[in-house]
Amino acid sequence: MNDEIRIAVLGVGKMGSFHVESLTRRTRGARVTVVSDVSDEQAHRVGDPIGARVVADPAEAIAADDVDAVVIATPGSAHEAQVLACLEAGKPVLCEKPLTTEAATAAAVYRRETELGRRLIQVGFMRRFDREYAALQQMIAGGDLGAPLMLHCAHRNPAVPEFFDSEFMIRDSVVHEADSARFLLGEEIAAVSVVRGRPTAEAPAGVSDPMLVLFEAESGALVTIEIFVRTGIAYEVRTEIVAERGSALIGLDQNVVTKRAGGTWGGTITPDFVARFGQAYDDQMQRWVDAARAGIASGGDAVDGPGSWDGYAAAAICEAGVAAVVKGERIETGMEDRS
Ligand code: ISE
Repeated sequence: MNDEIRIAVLGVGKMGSFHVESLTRRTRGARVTVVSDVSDEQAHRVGDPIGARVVADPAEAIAADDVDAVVIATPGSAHEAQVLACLEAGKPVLCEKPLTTEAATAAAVYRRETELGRRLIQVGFMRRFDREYAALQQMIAGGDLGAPLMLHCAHRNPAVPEFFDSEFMIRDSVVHEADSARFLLGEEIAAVSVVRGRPTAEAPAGVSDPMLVLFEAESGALVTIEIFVRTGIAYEVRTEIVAERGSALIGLDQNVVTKRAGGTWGGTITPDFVARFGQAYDDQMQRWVDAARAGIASGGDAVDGPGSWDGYAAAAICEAGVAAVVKGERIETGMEDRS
């Protein structure tokens, strides 16, 4: 192996090209050697300036001799086949969420990795690398606040494409709350309910935006989530824990508060998730690269962060969430036993 590990990035749209830039400019110990995208033009636009080869077929990119590890940022429907190909090739992979689009296929991926006896899959739940989330998780796990009773989450996007319907809001946006809730509470989610409220005038016909989602954790702790993806304002992600001996809040965006002549005060608002979670994405990448390098060198595990079980758990929660939206009922996640 060269000094730097050689990475293939599959899918170089918004997220994939951000990862290419992060790997090229801000990450030590890795180099992008191959890019792949359904659009040849986009692949060249991203790959040519950094001297990466463009390989149209993702399977060929995964198998290539000049690829040691893989970043997957293709649409979710392509993930299952690509992640399984990485496992069979014995190559570490950082896969953007979702791990796969159904709970059953995600469970099968987890089981295959377990059979192979080596953890190679990391799932891109980047919030775990955000300093505020990490600090909150440590505070809760440290026990000072006492037992967690409720988590209140607000997840607001300024705008989304037209195709973002109520079910997609669960799969693409609430999925982060599914992972964050498990990460912060340190337990699994047992059931999901969704209340569809009055939609904003910006929502297409039939789409419930915003919605209120309720997770019931195994301990009985509750998680409320306001999911609102067409606020027209800013990217806002806030989480408050309410515990037996106190509460704590993250995501206030209060970096710089300015006071101006004319009697007004204010600060900047975060326009999108790359701006809000830029530090988390970069730290996630550096820690994954370090873990992948170590795993390649030792032939052992190559993960430092959420893995295939976390990908499965999020898929099970989202599947229950989608059923809750469609049926208007409380749905149990019915998660498999981990062993
Ligand atoms: C997007 O895919 C993300 O991952 C963002 O974090 C989330 O806020 C957004 O709603 C999703 O569409």
